[in-house]
Amino acid sequence: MKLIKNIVLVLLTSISTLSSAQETEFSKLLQNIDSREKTSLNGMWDMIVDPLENGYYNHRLLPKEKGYFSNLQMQTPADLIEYNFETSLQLMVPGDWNTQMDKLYYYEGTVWYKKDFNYTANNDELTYLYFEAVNYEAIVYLNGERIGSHVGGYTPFQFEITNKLKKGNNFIVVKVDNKRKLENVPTVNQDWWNYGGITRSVHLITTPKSHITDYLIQLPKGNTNTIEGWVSVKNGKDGNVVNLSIPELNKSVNSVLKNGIAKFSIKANPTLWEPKNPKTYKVILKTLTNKITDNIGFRTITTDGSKILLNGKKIFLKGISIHEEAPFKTGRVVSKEECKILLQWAKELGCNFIRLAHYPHSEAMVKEAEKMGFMIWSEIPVYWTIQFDNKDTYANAKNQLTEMISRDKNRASVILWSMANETPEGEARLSFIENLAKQTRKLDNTRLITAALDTQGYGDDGNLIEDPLGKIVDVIGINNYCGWYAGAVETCSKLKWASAYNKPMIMSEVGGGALFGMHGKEKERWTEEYQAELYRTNIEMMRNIDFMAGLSPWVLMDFRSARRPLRRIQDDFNRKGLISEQGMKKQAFFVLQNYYLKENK
Ligand code: GCB
Repeated sequence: MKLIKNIVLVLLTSISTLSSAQETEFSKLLQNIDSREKTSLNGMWDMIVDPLENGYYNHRLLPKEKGYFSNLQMQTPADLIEYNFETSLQLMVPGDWNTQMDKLYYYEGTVWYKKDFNYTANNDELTYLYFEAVNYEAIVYLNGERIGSHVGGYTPFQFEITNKLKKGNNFIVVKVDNKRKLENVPTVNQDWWNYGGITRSVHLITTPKSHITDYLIQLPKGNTNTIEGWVSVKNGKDGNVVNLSIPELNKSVNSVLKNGIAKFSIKANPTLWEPKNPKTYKVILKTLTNKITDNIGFRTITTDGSKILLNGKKIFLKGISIHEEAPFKTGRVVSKEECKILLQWAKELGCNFIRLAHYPHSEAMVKEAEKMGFMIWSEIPVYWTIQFDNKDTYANAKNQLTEMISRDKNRASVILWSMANETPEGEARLSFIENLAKQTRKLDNTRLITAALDTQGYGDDGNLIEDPLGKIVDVIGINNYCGWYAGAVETCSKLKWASAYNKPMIMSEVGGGALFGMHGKEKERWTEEYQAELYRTNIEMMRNIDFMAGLSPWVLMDFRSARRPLRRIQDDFNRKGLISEQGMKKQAFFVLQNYYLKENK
């Protein structure tokens, strides 16, 4: 038989930088659902609002055997059933409930969702029910039977439901609860809207019985001529061949499964991904029964003293922070189109970097950003004062972190994993975040770790960065609001910074509020002039910080927050956006744009 050029069978016993335990630490989520056979369960879902959790508990507060999840129907006119999904109101999925119904605007609690669907599984396939995100806690039932639950509002989860499906008509019920709790991540106070609901898409995903579940394909740390990785296969046998090909690089390599994993190491010199040329390669993974295609970019991200190096070269991160708030209509972002609008604004501003605050944004956001050439800071909602001494809180944070990294680990755009935002100094907090950082490094030693520190107060001599968290992270994030929460606007340009660490610093937040269309003197709060002047003096300050490696001012667009009640100005919006929720650019937008586009950093 003719030997096919470039196809080599490699039996790899050890791979340099991938720890052997690494792949088992991930969340077991199906990687890259865009490349899978899917049936969408999006659309209108029936719903029942249940503030007393009456559909779950009886009058003794014990779980009911036949709660709303049973979806009971009256059989005779004499039957007593005090709910009926069939005649209920409906909500759009994906979507938050707060902006879909006036009376749910401030609602926090349980809403039951129900969806009927007609589906008959194929005998030699597996079916997964996959939720891209539900805020906050979801208990999921299929045909009246509980199939599992999930905690955490911004990461995906799945259940394999093959044997629980009926031929033809099936129904799913989800109990969604977004009640804030002290022990949760985030905790009870947060400066963004607690949008409840099935906020991202829901899919049925069909795979062959033996299929690729997960994979990691990338350059090892600091090395640009080897593409390394692993592919995990469910129901595969030791010795089964897995093929990885990158046609544009003329590579096609086989490896064999051992304990469900095939490992790869390929010598190659790909064109490296970077903001000016966000090159990705089509990567095809094949087993005998399954084929997955992805577009993967290759790049390295490292530090050298206070510099951040992309592909070995110093890069200054010209960024902006973004909340996942939908432009023009507000509410949670639900579509790729909405992501693109936000990203287009960041492009117009002159950014090469975005901070996706304060929780993992949708996979669509990360993928679109990658195509457009943005480097990304991605974070979990370890925000303010969560319960650092609570083991369950830690387990929850760790799980959200693991799900975030599992989902986005193949994205070249993600350069920074952020562990926390503005957490108060203390021992419990330090070990909490240190443990998260350890977990992150175990999962992914190729990216940088950061956290946004709270540095609001400063002395006469300026600000010294000495938070012990600085030891743990690779890059220090600083949130500072000179001219807004502390210090007069005109003093900011003179504010001095020093750091106890020889590490890069990103000014991860800086900014102030303005109501679009409100004008006045530079000293009048809430005017566009005030905000613009604040940006001018803060930019002046930042120019003088030699260990600064970038910035992501707060924030691209006004976003809803229940902490912002000032009538006629805030009206439940944090007004620190450079753009209003209606898409109107404030003066400060152009100040920052001028800095990014005209200054050759
Ligand atoms: C911060 C927080 C951010 C808030 C912002 C503000 O420091 O990290 O979540 O929205 O300040 O506007 O006060």
